[in-house]
Amino acid sequence: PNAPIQMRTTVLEGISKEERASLLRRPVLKSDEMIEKVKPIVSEVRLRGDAALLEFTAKFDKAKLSSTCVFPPYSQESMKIPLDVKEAIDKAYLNIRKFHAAQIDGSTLKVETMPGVVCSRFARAISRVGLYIPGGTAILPSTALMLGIPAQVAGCSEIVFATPPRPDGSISPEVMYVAHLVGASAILKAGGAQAVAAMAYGTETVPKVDKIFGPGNQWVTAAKMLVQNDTDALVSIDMPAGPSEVLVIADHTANSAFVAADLLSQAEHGIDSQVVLVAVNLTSEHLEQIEIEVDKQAQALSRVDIVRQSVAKSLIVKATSVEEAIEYSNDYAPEHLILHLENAPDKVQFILNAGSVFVGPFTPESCGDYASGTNHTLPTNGYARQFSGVNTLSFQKHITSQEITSDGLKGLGPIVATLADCEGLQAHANAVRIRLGTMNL
Ligand code: HSO
Ligand code: ZN
Repeated sequence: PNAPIQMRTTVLEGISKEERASLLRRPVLKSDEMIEKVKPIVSEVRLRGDAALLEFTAKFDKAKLSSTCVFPPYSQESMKIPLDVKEAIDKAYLNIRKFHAAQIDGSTLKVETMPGVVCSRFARAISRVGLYIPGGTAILPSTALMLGIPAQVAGCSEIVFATPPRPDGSISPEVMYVAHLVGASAILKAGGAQAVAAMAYGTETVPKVDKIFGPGNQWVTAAKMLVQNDTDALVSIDMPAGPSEVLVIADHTANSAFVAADLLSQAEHGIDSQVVLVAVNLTSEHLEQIEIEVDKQAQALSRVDIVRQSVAKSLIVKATSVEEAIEYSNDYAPEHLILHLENAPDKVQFILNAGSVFVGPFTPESCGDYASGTNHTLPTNGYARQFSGVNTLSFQKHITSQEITSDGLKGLGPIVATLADCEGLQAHANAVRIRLGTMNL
């Protein structure tokens, strides 16, 4: 049990294309297989509603419930938490709200593209949202904050929380308190694929939602992917979520204990968590110090057994310049990127792909996980190439509109008629010509 907790080390310089590609790869996610496994669960809930939901909750969460949801007002008893935790949640809430309220798109974009042709764009909240709060090996009230606050500031009219109940049927009081703060309109006491299905299709008691958010295990992710492809469900999802990741770029200025602590803070999430250290010209003594710190700090953690497994799959990559390190990071597209570098703020401009960046020695990732203001629901698995993390705009959609005057149509109409003719769509052309025909041209 006290075997050393060690990362593998490789050198970037001179590496072959294939080796580099294999370093960038995450542990395989068998999404097709998982989707097949969740299909029966999803269809049971869809067909039999609450009855199926309650059966799955009894089976998977060992909780025998008489009802699926709790609705407000939530009892004081259900939200009883220690004062220090309440105060910490309240402070985190304010920071996260401040940052997410500033992101609201409340203005109307208006552009006159041609004389008399005005195009606009404005945002509206997505009405009904479902927020999945994982249970499992750790309860995550912070995820309730990260999903609930942008939903609240965007003005979503229905905010449904879903979270697996404890065997006694209750929900953690911290999550209940956050539900109260963000104005959740229902709390579904269910987890896994069954919770996703219930929110996607609705049941007798569970409200149907328009978009489902939140991290979860493979079952949750597969169910989200499945329901978003079902046009009957008419539901979208935030992003395909995978195991947590952090990539730390460290140079000669790096504090070994800080670097080790940051790596371990992600490694403790789960056995599939990916932690990568890109070491820029570190002396062998410096690197050894970091490795000693990783082992020493890891051995003292309560989740040492999880950390042992995730660290074993993780990697130290040696780079010979900051440019080379950043290029590697851009290719990897990490969920979290920590710049533990000299003049770290100057390097941010070179970051092309990352979920969230942590700049300088006093910016641990934990701060973004809980309370600084940024969101912790971020793209993993390399999806930072094309996805943003959850933000206020994730809870809004944009509507465009246009208004054309008769003079505007005199200018624009002939262009449209020509293009419609070219596509052989006569009715389209007619809609313009019938109007132009009433005008003195
Ligand atoms: N680091 C996680 C979020 C989290 N951390 C929740 C602690 N609680 C996302 O990758
Ligand atoms: Zn975390």
